Amino acid sequence: MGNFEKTATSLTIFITGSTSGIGEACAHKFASKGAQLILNGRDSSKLDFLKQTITEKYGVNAIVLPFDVRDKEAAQKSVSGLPDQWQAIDVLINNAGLVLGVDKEFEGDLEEWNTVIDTNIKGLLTITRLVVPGMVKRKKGHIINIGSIAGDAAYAGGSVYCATKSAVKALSDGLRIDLVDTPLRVTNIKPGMVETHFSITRFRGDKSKADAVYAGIKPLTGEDIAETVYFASSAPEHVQIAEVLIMPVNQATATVVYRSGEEYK
Ligand code: NDP
Ligand code: 8X3
Repeated sequence: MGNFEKTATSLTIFITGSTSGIGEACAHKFASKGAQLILNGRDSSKLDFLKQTITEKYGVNAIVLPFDVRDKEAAQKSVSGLPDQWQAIDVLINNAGLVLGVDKEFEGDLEEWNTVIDTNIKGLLTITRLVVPGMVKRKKGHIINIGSIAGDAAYAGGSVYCATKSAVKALSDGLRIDLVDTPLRVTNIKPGMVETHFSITRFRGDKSKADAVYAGIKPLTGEDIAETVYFASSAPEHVQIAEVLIMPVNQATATVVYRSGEEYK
């Protein structure tokens, strides 16, 4: 499909938050197509393991770039210090993100919310700011932001997280406007329920609470989202998939979900 399939072997993909879930699945998907990968995350040992797995399994090149996307100086140093053959990033997947808690807006912990805001908004913006100028110069590149259904409407217990994902939508739309006179593309992928480490992080390690989120429904997997990310990136060069809202078949909105045991109407 498109031009990507023909040239994937020569493409460089930069994935933030690649040590788990959607980011890790994207790493496998793009490596399986022969692309070389820049793998970011906070956990060096997980990154090293992912790099080893991917290089052995798919025979592609990979490089690890361990830093916290909230750390502007570390990000700047890491990206500008990339060896020459890794500088020409073709696809940036801004994936690193999280939510902490389900607290009400007037009750939650400001420090936790700063973590969510600094990661999901400022971290994404930092990486975009560092990577996109090179794409503009080379007249080539695709920025794929992992937004969320949570950015479309607020839901109970999601106030701050929803705000950050609304921001991801605004940053994606704004960047698309800023790049309209270039060959660069911007895509905002907005998943619904995906079973990853996401809910375990949200419930601060409480696996039973996390499992309850997906009870009675077949959630999406990281691999389902990676397929969509790949689809967007492999579209012909004149095709810009601006946004994708993707949910399990039994999810209709962030909060309207059909669980087995309930009757189909
Ligand atoms: P996971 O928790 O499985 O993965 C999140 C990844 O982001 C981890 O590798 C994590 O690393 C990394 N990360 C978190 N904070 C930072 C940081 N400051 N710097 C660098 N890396 C960081 O969850 P998902 O794969 O589900 O989440 C990926 C993205 O998808 C997020 O943006 C999330 O908001 C979004 N999303 C998820 C949905 C879902 O239902 N799962 C639905 C819609 C969107 P570490 O292990 O170090 O924390
Ligand atoms: C994650 C999906 O519905 O838990 O972005 O906010 S949701």
